[in-house]
Amino acid sequence: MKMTFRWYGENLDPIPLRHIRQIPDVSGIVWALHDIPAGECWPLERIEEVKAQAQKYNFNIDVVESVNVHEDIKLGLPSRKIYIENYKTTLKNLGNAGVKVVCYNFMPVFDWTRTDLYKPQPDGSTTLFYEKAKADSINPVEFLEQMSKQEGLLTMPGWEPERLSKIKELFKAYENVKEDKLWENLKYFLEEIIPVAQESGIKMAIHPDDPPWNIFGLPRIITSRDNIKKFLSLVDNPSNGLTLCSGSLGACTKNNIPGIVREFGGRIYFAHIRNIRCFENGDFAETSHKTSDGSLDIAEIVKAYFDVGYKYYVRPDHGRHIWDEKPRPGYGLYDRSLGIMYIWGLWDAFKKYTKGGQSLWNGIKK
Ligand SMILES: [Mn+2]
Repeated sequence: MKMTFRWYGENLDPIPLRHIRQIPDVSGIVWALHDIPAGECWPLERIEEVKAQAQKYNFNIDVVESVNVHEDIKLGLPSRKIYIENYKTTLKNLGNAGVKVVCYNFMPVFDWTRTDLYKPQPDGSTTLFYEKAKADSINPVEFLEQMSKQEGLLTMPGWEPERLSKIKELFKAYENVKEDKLWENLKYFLEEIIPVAQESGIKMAIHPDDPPWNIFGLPRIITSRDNIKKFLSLVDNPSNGLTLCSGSLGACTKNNIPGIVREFGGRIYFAHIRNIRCFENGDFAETSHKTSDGSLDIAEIVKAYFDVGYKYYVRPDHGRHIWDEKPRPGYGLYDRSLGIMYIWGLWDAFKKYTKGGQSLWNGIKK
């Protein structure tokens, strides 16, 4: 397992690389060129610039999150041809710079969605929160207006202003694109880009939909074990793989995350690990990584990665906002560092307590 840490870049992230360097055993940063709109090429010289910044602190740039997919590709419009060609050029450039894994998602219009970015918690921290009744009842345009008043939102990846300013037109366009059509458009995209990714030495790793259900009447398809299985068979090639995000899939309590890790371990190239507390009414709050703090058994999830001999990349997905830190929502230094230490602690314990292939691990009583 290779530990990484998401970093937004020199002028976008309040956390300097020299601080990330002090977190134990982090070998790479997870990065992107956030100022380049979806659909445009990433120039090699810009990629090399980030590489040089990272190398100064002895970090690799093996994982990119994300190369966003232009909406016309998801909609299957004729103009997708141009954007797919640009995507291929970006993959070739990334491959030339040594990038190994590219994370992306195929969620229509909205990226990850929460109704509150700073929900106060009983311990005095704040955290990302999803209130189902609110998300179900609000008009998406109104939702965006409310969210844009919350600091930092529109500069977050996936929420680019140029995409969101066209929201009404996009909703109209999606009237003809439901689940079946979205699957078709995803297959078309994969058939085009996977061979290029493979030639470039890159594993594509789709991120599950967050939350894993339809929002605002827009279809979402990377939501469950069965749909992941279907996804992998669309183009059955080792370069067509997964970012397994425990907190995204875990918001649907029917999803058995350790089971998914064990079943698809060989096609998981990037692991996002985080815990959430799910409430009976469908709300969820992001918690610390510790198993006892949330609804997901993070210890069992890490054990599943350990058992499948996971060799690829992992990162603590999000963190709470603690110790008065004012980070980008979900992306503080402190709580994500605690998450890393919890994951490493589990990993080292699994290593130590496996004798002759036999595990002495007995699980955690919740
Ligand atoms: Mn994630």
